Amino acid sequence: MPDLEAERRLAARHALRFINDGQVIGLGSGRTAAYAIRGIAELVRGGLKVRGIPTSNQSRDFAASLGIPVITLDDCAEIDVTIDGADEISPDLQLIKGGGGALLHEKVVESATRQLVIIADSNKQVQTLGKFPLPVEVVAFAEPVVRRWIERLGAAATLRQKTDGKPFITDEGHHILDCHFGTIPDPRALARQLSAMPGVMEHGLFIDMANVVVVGKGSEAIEITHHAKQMGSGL
Ligand code: A5P
Repeated sequence: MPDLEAERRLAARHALRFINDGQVIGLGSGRTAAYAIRGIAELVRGGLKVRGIPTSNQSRDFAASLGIPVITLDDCAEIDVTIDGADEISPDLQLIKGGGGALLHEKVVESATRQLVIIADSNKQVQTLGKFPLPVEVVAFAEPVVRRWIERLGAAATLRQKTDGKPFITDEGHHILDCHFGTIPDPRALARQLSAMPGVMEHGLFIDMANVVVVGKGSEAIEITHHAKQMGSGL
């Protein structure tokens, strides 16, 4: 059994090489991204001048507590590099994200990012996306309708709940349906179908967005590059 925590740390540390002085950095969300934020904070303490745009309130608070200058999209709507985690990564670098519930802000920040660097432990690499339940962020009002549409696409959709049984609420005040597809043979087509549903704010399929994936594997960090992807063509 690989030491996943060590692999996450390794991937995050490796990804710091993509950051340069003076840049605006997108700060990801989740456990692996938190290692990157710690690493960026160390560099800032060493004199690196960067500004961070967080992808969640949690990452904003964490980054600010470590002394990273935090700004918003109002201050700068173009991001040089974003470092973020993922829940599943296919061989052609398509992603499922949103396990932590930050998918909407992540997708907005990453669609405005020139270079998206995804960091992950080796368990996140899959042959076909879909084993991890696909998070779909919905307006609460629309949830019963969206749920029926998603079920017609072949997935059981469960409302994400907190430990107290109340619905999980995203940073923008929406609900999340975790959609159990099992396998997603055509992520691009599914992404289009989900985006077309009124009431869906965002879904966790990140298609053609990652430029580089860094996977921690044992004691190595393996870099995989998406040659075909145009910088900033996330939309
Ligand atoms: C947050 O909403 C997600 O997109 C995370 O990036 C993803 O869930 C990976 O998180 P971990 O690094 O904690 O596995």
